[in-house]
Amino acid sequence: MAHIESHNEELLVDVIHQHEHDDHEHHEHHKESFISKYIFSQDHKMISRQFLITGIIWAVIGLAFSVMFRLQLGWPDQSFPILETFLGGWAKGGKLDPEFYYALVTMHGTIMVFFVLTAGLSGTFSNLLIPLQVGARDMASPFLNMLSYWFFFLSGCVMMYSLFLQTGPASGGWTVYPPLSALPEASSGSGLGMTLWLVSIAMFVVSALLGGLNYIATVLNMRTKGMTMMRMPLTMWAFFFTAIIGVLSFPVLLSGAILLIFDRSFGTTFFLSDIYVAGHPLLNSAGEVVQGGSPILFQHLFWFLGHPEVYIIILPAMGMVSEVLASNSRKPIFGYSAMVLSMLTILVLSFLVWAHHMFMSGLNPFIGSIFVLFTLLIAVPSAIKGI
Ligand SMILES: [Cu+2]
Repeated sequence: MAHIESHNEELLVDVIHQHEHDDHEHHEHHKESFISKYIFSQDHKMISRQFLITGIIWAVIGLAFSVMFRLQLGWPDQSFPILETFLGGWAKGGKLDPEFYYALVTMHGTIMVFFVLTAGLSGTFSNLLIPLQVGARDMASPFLNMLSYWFFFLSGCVMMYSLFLQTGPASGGWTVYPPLSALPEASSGSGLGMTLWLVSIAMFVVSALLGGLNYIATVLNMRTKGMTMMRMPLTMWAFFFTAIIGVLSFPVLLSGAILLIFDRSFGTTFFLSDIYVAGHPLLNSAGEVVQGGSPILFQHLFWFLGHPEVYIIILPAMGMVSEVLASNSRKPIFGYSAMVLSMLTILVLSFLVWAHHMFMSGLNPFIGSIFVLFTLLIAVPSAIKGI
């Protein structure tokens, strides 16, 4: 054990030296302009700060929304003039309009899950720590890394714009289930606000994929001399697995979002069959009963991302906690390979539990029981990580 530890220390010293060397070289050779240094930066540390600052801004907005709708929820009969100050026509007389209540809940969920917990946390920590901890000069592709931030930024701009629409932003919940999201006339938040939500999330997925591919390539190819995979800090394993989960699950959400855009704007019916409005089957513009596809299909596509998303959020935190605890108590990591193995198990199982979000959708009870089994099983590696 002593041998391994001393070797790791040498490794760390090497890594630090290499970085000092890089920084030194950097200053000597070229001076960067303000724009290339702070705005369109390709430096992983600066991009990490960009993700952090943008994430914090979104966190404040998401928090403000939750305060607003919880005020109304907590004291339903009271009126809050401050709500009218901020929201104008959406809270006449200081009481939230029911439609806008849903819109606030939807935006709160969307912002927190995607912009804060995914981009804000993973974007910030992966960008900052991956090159530092594997001893690489920067990411495998600093350019794609920059693009990843700017796609995130653009997706935020589109979502922000939807907040200022007269009909309000999307209001179908952060899961945007059809038919509420597929029929533009269903409610005011199903109109342009919903279209912008889908466009924004499509761009967000592009950002997540560019980032994730880059993290995977960096961990696999850019480790410093002597750092085998099994010598990597646990945080690196956590970020590596998180990136793999993201790259495998986000495209499925993208396909769901694009099919939904088709349903809304181009007359397709991927998610619109079997829908009855006030007892009558839904008709298309030609007056025929809408057939083909199923609203449940969207739930499958959504939760195939939605559940692994839980692990995209928790795995990096678990990796960092392991390491922070170990280094601050001056002890080597307890059960390193068990930790890596349980993270790998979580990765695999996280793709086999999505239907536990859909038990009330008329799912076949036998299929349901299989998802119950996998959901119980994933508690085992999660518990190992917890210990
Ligand atoms: Cu789940």
